[in-house]
Parts: sequence; structure tokens; C-alpha cells
Amino acid sequence: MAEFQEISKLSALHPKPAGLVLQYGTSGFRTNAKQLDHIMFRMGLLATVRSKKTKATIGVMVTASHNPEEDNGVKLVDPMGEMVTQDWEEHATQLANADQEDLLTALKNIIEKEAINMSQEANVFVGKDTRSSSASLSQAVLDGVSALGGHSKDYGLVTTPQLHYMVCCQNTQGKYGEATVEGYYTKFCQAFIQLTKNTSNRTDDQKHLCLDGANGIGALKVREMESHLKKELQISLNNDGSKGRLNHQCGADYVKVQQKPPTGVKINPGERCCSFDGDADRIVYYYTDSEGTFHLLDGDKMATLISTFLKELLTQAGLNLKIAVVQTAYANGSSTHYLENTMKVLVRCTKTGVKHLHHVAQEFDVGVYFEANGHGTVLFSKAAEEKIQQLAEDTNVNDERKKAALLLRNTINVINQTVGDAISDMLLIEAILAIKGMTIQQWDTIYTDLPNRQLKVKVDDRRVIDTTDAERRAVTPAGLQEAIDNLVKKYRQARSFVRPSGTEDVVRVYAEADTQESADALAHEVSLAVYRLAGGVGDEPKPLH
Ligand code: 16G
Ligand code: MG
Repeated sequence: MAEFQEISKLSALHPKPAGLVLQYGTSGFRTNAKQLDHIMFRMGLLATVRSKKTKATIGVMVTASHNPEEDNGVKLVDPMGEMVTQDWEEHATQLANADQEDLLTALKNIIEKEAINMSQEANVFVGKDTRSSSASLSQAVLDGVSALGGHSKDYGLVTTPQLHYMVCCQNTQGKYGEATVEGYYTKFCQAFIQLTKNTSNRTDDQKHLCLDGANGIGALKVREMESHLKKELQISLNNDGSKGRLNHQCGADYVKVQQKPPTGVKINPGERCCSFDGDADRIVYYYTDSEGTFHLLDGDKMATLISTFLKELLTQAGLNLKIAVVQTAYANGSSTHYLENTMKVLVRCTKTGVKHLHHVAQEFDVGVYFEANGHGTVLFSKAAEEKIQQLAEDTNVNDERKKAALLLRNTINVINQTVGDAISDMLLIEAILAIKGMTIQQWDTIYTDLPNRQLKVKVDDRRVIDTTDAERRAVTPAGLQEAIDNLVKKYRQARSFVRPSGTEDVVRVYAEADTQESADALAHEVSLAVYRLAGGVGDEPKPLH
């Protein structure tokens, strides 16, 4: 076939370095940008084949999210805007690692296995973040698409969730919104303005938000969006990329892991602040109090605020819909306790990685999912959306139910249901705080986080650690879980688990306990157990204090 000749010719322009093997990580390939040109070309091929298979538009996003500027990566987006189905991750790995001369065979294998009709049209949307390597890498994706005769649309600089949104809009023939950045701003900002319009006497302070854009794409896009907010939200934008380096001592990941404010931002006591990550699919909130103490409001706090708000509205609307919160093992024990025992909402725990949370959330009428690191969104089932819509249009219901239904409808519209979205989450949180007349301090006191610590341990081969029970227990190596259980018993309100990272060559250790000293000590002791029982390399982990 003519296409295949073209591929041979073009793939030679994107050669694979001999011997290089890359694994598909939690959400795609990610490594130093210099090693990724052939991966991008090949993911262009794969997206085209996937588009033929699904008879729908597929997305390819070039980004390495919260990782350093020198890295890059690629995420594939399926027709409804969700992450590519896990069945195809194996195809991605095969294609990525095929030697140059075996590329056509690897591609043909996928085509055969998936029974692809090669005469089917293909359509691929491509986006990129602000990394200096992203321009040529996204061009490599586009080359891959055209090598297989696919159509492509290059959205240029967009956030990851914006690209997910575009794909969903396109494949639902505009029902989800218009597949342009302008359409994105219009949809989400209008919903925000509708939600907040009856919040009487919102002061200027309440309308003001301090934002750390991680020197990335989120900053550019917030600036573009600003006029659509009609001063109902006034954002002072820091780390906008004009001087600082991407994700360097700033951004959601830095703030969450370091548990301190980003550099480059002057924070006034009590002021509401938030940080995006490098591709704007994560957000965390924080403030410093009058004594200068830093308070972090992470994904768990957002899930709690959002689910409380939604549950109250569902009750007021008299709608009997099943709501659940989906978390991972990293969720602070206090948040789980509060949700289950005070809020009486169903909580489910699943493996780390958006794709896992997303799927569990789809099982409910209203599924609120958040990772503690700030990635999350809310999914509404079709039936739930319809019931809310009907009630909002019903002329025979009392004012209270009607008002709740209208708020629910606008809440659905302010949420990007395709994937966690820092911009959309920010608008949702800002709207809820406005509606409830709540300050960030009041939000923070809903429950108190248990002190916690995360550490990394280097081991020879992290695959020796196998986990179960949503990563909360280690099955191998022998004796590790028993050792952890014995250490945990020494502390109060303690919990700890270890898991191999899906994105870095390390084992991650998490511990929480009643005091910071205890959490730190426990995390250190568990690190030592990992080091000794799972083949630690380098120096033994040292105590934190
Ligand atoms: C990826 C995941 C994120 C997860 C993180 C865990 C997506 C879009 N991103 O960044 O959800 O928290 O990996 O990393 O799925 P780790 O396995 O290195 O701890
Ligand atoms: Mg990200």
C-alpha cells in the first residue's frame, strides 16, 4: 500500500536511537525530550490507526506536565475525551520500542489484530505545552499522522484538559461545546457567571484570587480567558512564564510535595491562592495565616468541598441520585474519615493514575474523583444530567427545588468532565466559595489533615514490589508488608504504604500519623524496610531530623 511506503520514507526522518527502550508510564511516555522524536512520530501513527478503529477524532498532547523543562512526553486522548483505553497501551509500547527496520511489521500487527479498515478516514487533534522542545515534537506527531494519510488539526499551545475538551466536542458534534479555545472559555466562563450571579454582596476580596501559573501553559490560557470572566473573578497572575523556569520551585506539584508556597509569589496573610501544574490538569489551593503558617488545601479538600456542595443541592432538589467520592491511597485519612462518617457519602479507593479514578467514578450518578495531588473532576451520568435538566425546566416545582436544579445545571456546565482541569476546577471552587459565602480559612477547617510525609527510595528493580488493595498493601517482596504493619503499630492514627512509581524509577513511601514527628519517623523507618527488603541502592535512607 502507498501509505506504507510513505511511512518507511518518513520514519527515517524520525529514527529511533538503537537500543532505546521506553515504557508506557501511568499516562503515556515521558522522558528527556531528546529521546522522544521517534516516539512522537510513532504516536502520530498510532493515533491515526486508533482514529480509524473508533471512527472518531483522537487527541495527542505533547507535554511532560509537572516535570522539568528538559523533559517531554505524550498523552493520547480517546473519543469522549478520556485517556486512551488501557488495551491500547500495549500497542503503544510495541510501536514505540520496535527497531527502525521492524516498525512497519509492528504497525501492521496492530492493524491486523484490531482489524482496522485502512480506507476509513482518520482525524487527529494535536496540542502542545510551552516547553521549548514541544514545537518540533508536535511536528513529529503531525508527520506521523500525515504519513498514514490522516487529517490533523494542530491546536498549538493549549492546556492538556483543553485538548481533551476539543476531542469530546468534536466527537459529540458540538453538544459538549464548540471545539475551539474561544468555545472553551465561553462555555466555562458563562457557567461561572451564571453560578455566581445571585451571590449577593461578594466583596472585592472574595472576587480576588492569587494564581501561580507554574511558568507554563495554564498561565497563558488564564490570561487569554480573563476578559470572559467580566471581573467576576479577578486573578493576579504570578509565575506567568515571562521570567521564571517551568515548574521550577513553583506549580502544584512543588507546593503539594514540599508543603510550602511557590517562589515568585508574594502572598498576603489570609489571601486565597492556588497553583497549577505545567500542563494545567492539576490545582491546589493554599494560604498563610497571620502567624505566617502555611496551609495547603489539596485534592482531598477540594473533593470534600465539591461533594458536600453537590450533596446538599441534590437533597434540596429532591433528586435521589447516587453520589460517591473516588480517592487513592494517598488521600489523607482525615478526609476519608470525614466523608464517610460526617458527610455519609460513599468513598471508593483505587489505584493511582487518572484513568483508574475516572473509570470508578463512571459507576455512579455523580462521581467526584480527586487525587490528593490536585488532579480531579466530577462525572455525571447521562441519566443524572437528564433528571437535572428536566427539573430545571419543570414549571410545577417549588422555588427551592427549582433553584437547586438550576445551580446543579450550571455546576455541570462549569465542570470539564473529560479530565481533571485546573482552570475548570478553579472556577468551580471559586463559585462554591462564593455561593456558600465561605472563606478559604472556613473551608480549611472542615477537617484537619493528619500530618504526613512522602519519601522516595531507590532500588535495583522497583518491579519487585507488587501491591494489592488499591496499592495499600504490598504482596511482594516477602516480609515487607509485615514489617510495615509492625512499624505502623508503634504510632497513633498511623498508616503507611509503599508502591513502585509509574513515572519515575523509584519506590514511593507514604506515611501519616498524629504528629509531624511521628509521620516523619514512620516514613523513614518504612523507607529503611524498603531499602533492606526490596534491594535498595546507594546510601541507606537517613532520618529526616
Ligand atoms: C501521573 C498521573 C497522576 C498520578 C501520577 C503518579 C495522569 C494524567 N497523571 O502523573 O494522576 O498521580 O502519575 O505518579 O494520569 P507516580 O506513579 O510516579 O507516583
Ligand atoms: Mg499535569
